[in-house]
Amino acid sequence: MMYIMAEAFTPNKMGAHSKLTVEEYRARKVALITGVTGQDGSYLVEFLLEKGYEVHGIIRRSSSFNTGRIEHIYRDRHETGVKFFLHHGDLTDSTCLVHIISKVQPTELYNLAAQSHVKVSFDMSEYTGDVDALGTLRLLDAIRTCGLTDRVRFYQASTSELYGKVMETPQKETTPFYPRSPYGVAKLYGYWIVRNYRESYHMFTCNGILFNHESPRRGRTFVTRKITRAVADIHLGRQECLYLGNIDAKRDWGHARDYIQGMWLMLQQDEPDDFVLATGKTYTVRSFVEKAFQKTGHTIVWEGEGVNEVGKDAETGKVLVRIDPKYFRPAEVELLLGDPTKAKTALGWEPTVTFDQLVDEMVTEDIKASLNDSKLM
Ligand code: NDP
Ligand code: GDR
Repeated sequence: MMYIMAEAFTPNKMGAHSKLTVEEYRARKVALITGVTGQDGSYLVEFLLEKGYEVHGIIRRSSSFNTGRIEHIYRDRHETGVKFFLHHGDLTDSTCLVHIISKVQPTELYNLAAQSHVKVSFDMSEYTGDVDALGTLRLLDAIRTCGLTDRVRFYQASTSELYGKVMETPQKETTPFYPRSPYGVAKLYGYWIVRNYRESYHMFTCNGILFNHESPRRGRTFVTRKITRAVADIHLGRQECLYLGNIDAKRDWGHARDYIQGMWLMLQQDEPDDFVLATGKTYTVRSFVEKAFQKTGHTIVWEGEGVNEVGKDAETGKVLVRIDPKYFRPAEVELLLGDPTKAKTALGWEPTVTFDQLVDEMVTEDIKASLNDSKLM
């Protein structure tokens, strides 16, 4: 495990690029990413470096390693040709956000940082509001404080959780919002403050309303990765049974690698706008479980009802899945199904990874990870 040290603050370089025209400033291609250590952040760094950007990321101070997803990209800044830099910061701390933005002078800012777990948001509602709602405001105001409103393009990680209770399907940009969790409500503030700053200060700000997207780098407490890691561990004899909550919830699951391309495309348009990114297909958690176990040769049959329902191996009768009410949420989002037509038409964006391919890749990678007993993520 390598220890990654963030850049120390150097004297404030506010205005270092103030003599450049907007075109000259933007031609520099400098991206700043909050949430760089997360699933999406790690894919976005790879993508932007490939496109020739200088990339800066904000990481939180942590007593344990939180850089597992970006270690393979990071190089010591003393080496030649390094284009990826890290800065310590936090969305709850305006001062550091102003310092970092003034120092980096980004042309594009991707706000991916969040307390992103819906269930946890019920336990940490105030903190979730502070980071996900006010953190977005702090970033936008930091751009204004640095005098960069006409120079920085801003991407906001909005979410299908804004739709919450089903008002219309498939859900699109015009579907009314009805969030069902402190996370969803905090993100609703984020969504509207992004639009408000676009209208009030003519900032180039975009909301990507992204439906669930997964990958082998997904955090292990989200349901897809929890399932694929358990399937791998059960396959290798390291775990007996998988415990889940509401297995009848439906989600529109895509691959994170596809979705970060959509984020970038939003910031390359002539005008700022808001876009849904989704696959247009929905599956239950139950089907995800069945599909994942199939990959290791188990057919799941379901028996019983409610919290007593179990998923058994059809051949051996062994119980592989049980329900634990601990994982139910005080209010649930039952059905998400997105309509990505606007993104397809205006951005030329389309998802490329099918549900089957996604499950396949995640199970395959988790078998490898389980064999290595990787504790990185
Ligand atoms: P992750 O949970 O994997 O990553 C979240 C990132 O935010 C991590 O880098 C985390 O740092 C960082 N972070 C958390 N709190 C703070 C804070 N107070 N200050 C600074 N950084 C912080 O999320 P994803 O990559 O999956 O998602 C990216 C964004 O997209 C999030 O905003 C999420 O809400 C949103 N979203 C995600 C979807 C999905 O399906 N993945 C769908 C729609 C929206 P650390 O590593 O230290 O914890
Ligand atoms: P979600 O993702 O809440 O949609 O938010 P998650 O994977 O946590 O839950 C999806 C569905 O699965 C049900 N579920 C379980 N969920 C978890 N985490 N653990 C379980 O054991 C379990 N059992 C059943 C849930 O009730 C839910 O219905 C994700 C996050 O990435 C957000 O940040 C993002 O905004 C949305 O996707 C779009």
